[in-house]
Amino acid sequence: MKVAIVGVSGAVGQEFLRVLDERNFPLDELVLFGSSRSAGKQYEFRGKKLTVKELKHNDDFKGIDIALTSAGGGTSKEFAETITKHGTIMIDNSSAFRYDDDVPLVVPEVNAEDSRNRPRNIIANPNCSTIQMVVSLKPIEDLSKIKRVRVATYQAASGAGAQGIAELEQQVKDVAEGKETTANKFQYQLAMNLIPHIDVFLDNDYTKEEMKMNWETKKIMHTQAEVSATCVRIPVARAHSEAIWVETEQPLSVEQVKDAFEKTEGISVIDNPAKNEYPMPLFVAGKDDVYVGRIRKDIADPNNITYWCVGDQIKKGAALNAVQIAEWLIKEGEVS
Ligand code: 11C
Repeated sequence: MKVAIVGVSGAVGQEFLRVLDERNFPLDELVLFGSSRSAGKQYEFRGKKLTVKELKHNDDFKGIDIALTSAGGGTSKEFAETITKHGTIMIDNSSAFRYDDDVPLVVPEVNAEDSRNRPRNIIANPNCSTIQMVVSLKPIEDLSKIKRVRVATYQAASGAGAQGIAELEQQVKDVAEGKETTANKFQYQLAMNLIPHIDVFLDNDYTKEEMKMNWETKKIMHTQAEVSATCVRIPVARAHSEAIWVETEQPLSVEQVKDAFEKTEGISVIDNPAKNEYPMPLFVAGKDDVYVGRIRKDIADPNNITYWCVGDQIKKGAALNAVQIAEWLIKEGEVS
């Protein structure tokens, strides 16, 4: 098995290295690609130093089975043909192809089977805030069809990449030292603040991040259920949190939902109000699972369930999900 990472110097690219290693991914060769700025850098993988190659329009992908790409939508669009033309399967973390009918959008716990139908040899990895939510919605949908979802997100600075976390760290330092802060990556100072604005505003006054949660949930879960989201950037380093309200066709009990969560691989339940136990980003950062807690009846409509959901958006929300897609392809003999 020959695998490439495209965009290896970024936050998700670096996580690909860790996840492949942690999971003992079956690899004969790993090839690293990056921009001209990253070319020549070296990263260690399983005791060997690997040098980053510049991504170019040539035949470098010949013989590579799977390319894990996370170099931004523009690069993905520009290089998709170069990457896939010799049969390489491109698992793409950007939003470039997510809404194309001939590109499956996959979260293995929910719709792994969709990976089989990939006429362009591209499989898209969803947005991080969508991934953790649909992992938690799937066991509920299996109990009763979901009619609609409302969600408020609390998204970590590193959702905006390595520069996002660097900016937050600098601001925290500046605030502590009583200095002026500067904001480049985010619209405003994030330290000691929160910003109800992620990605651009659209004509319906939702942001694109909010509409991604709507569009992507429909495609992944094969549902028409509407998702109404408010997405908020908060001064947390890593792991996104979400307050989720779910309306189902059949009323569900808290016990039913909790039991379904507990039986689902990839979900961990921490829900013990008596002991102040619930998932929090500080403790979920670096973990594989999607964590849920605060599971209760919605007081505004007792037919609904509401809960709290935390996931590491660089792991399950990006690198791990893509690697799990690759593992599924190997297990199913879709790539040999
Ligand atoms: C954020 N969710 O937290 C975004 C990052 O469509 O893959 C991922 C954007 C995407 O800023």
